[in-house]
Amino acid sequence: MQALTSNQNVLKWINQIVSLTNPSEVMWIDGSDEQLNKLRNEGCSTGELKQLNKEKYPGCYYHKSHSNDVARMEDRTFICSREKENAGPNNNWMSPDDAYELGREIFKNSMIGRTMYVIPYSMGPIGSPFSKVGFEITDSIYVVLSMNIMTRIGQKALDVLGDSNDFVRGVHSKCTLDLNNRYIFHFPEDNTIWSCNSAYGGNVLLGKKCFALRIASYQGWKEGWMAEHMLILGIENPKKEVKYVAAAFPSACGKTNLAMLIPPEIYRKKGYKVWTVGDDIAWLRIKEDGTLWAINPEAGFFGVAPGTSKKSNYNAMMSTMKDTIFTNVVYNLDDDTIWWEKFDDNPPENGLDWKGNPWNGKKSQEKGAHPNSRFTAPARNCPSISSEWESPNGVPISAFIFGGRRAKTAPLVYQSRNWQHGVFVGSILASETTAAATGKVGVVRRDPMAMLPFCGYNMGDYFAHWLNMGKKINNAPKIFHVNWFRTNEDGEFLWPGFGENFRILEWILRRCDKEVDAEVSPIGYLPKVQDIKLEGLNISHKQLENLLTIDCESWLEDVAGIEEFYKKFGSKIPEELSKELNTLKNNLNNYLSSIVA
Ligand code: OXD
Ligand code: MN
Repeated sequence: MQALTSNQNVLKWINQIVSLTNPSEVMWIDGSDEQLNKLRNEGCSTGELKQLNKEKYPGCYYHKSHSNDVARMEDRTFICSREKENAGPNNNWMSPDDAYELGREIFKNSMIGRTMYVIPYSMGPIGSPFSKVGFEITDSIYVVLSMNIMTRIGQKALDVLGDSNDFVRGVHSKCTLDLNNRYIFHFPEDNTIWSCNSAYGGNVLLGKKCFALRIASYQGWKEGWMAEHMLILGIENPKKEVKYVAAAFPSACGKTNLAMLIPPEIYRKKGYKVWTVGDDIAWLRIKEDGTLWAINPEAGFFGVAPGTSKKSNYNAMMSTMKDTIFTNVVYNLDDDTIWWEKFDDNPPENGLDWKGNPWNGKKSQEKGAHPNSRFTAPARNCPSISSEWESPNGVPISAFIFGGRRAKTAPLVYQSRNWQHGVFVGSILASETTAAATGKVGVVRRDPMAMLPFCGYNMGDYFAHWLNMGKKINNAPKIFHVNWFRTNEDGEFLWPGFGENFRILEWILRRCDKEVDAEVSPIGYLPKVQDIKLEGLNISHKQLENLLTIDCESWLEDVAGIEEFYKKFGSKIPEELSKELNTLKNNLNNYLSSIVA
């Protein structure tokens, strides 16, 4: 097939990969419906895809990955910077020479008898000054169709690239799905990603975590911008003014739910609305006027299915009703639909589970969908999608919110004293494991800015980059921390979460607008109890007070954990953050002795 570009940088690189992998055919993906439909049909004819019920799920497909290939594999993910120190203790490292050599051995002839698809794509709206072009070479139709949902693919991406050499070179081959030879290599200094022996989205949709976070975070460090693991949402007030916030949460903290939140009825009646700009990644740049603006570089949602329901996240459910690919969920043989745990109270009796075995949801003790089963849905389907979500200028960010799952330590919400303290708050972000994830409950995992698995360089340098960015931003976003997951002595959640989290967003914006005062505490500013609106909610002021207390003993334990964590980064930890840690410790000790006195 004729190449779709005359860009010699692109053609030379593609020829090299063709010689290495030896496909029987090369197909350039132009992004046309005609071509994509052909691929959908071919995927169905080989069994790689199943078309779902055309009335109930128009344009939707079911896909199943191998049972040993159902999640991102952090131990198989490498940052291959020339210097080991530049990957940092936060990453696995392999030298570029070794990784290229190993990769070449694995890719050699891996596409014999297969078609190689060449997907040009743009992360970010076509032509936006924030956007960047990448290519993914792959031997998977599932990847082509998923990239079509998650990014902007085809001729339009080639048009904006022109003859430039500034593009990310991604190569993916399923190879034989050999677990022992599964690798996801990133070469930040070469703008290159190689992924082999996997077919699971998180490892093979190279635009997402690999490019938009790992490679882009490195690019942002070098070029003076930021790539963050953050949702972006807009909050509209009754005066129709919209303010935007960006928020980072480790996995299993309800990030997609927050991105698509529906405010409680009393707020809706007053005219408040929440608009979704993105659910996972933000690229942020400082504009000429010194303010920080963000785009969502993606075009779709790659969301965790189990737990998602019309009750827990109506907007996410609606996003999946057409043109969506479902992976590793339950297939309902009776009506060619899908199901997953907590979808509704009516599991299919005649289904196939995520491994493809017969499954009766009314009888089986086993879960039908894999806990990490996914929907890949176009963002344009989302009922709460913001009118600005594809704005080439992005949206201005008023606040950053960090959040973790903490049973005791973190209060419902607090505000950092300033940017430097806010960077510290992000750097100590942590979450406690849930039984579903590891079998062990309550183990604290530090996950600075929710970027630990996604920062493509040394996290000590990343913290320094955050501090530097703050110096360049006039009117920097205010930085907050939230915790929806505080529990009482019986382990019951104290805060209802979901849509009610809007009440906290409202306080955050009122703080940004300097409309309310706050209490000074050892960890930062806390809301005055009367400033969190409880109208229409069955929660007493006493309960809210409990949600806002600081348990100094557990905080001091946490400080010890933070010291350990910081030690891993040695002298790379910026002095400003070590100072903030000392201030925290002193504040807590002073507070404790003042209570005792
Ligand atoms: C994701 C993740 O899949 O953060 O978005 O793990
Ligand atoms: Mn994510």
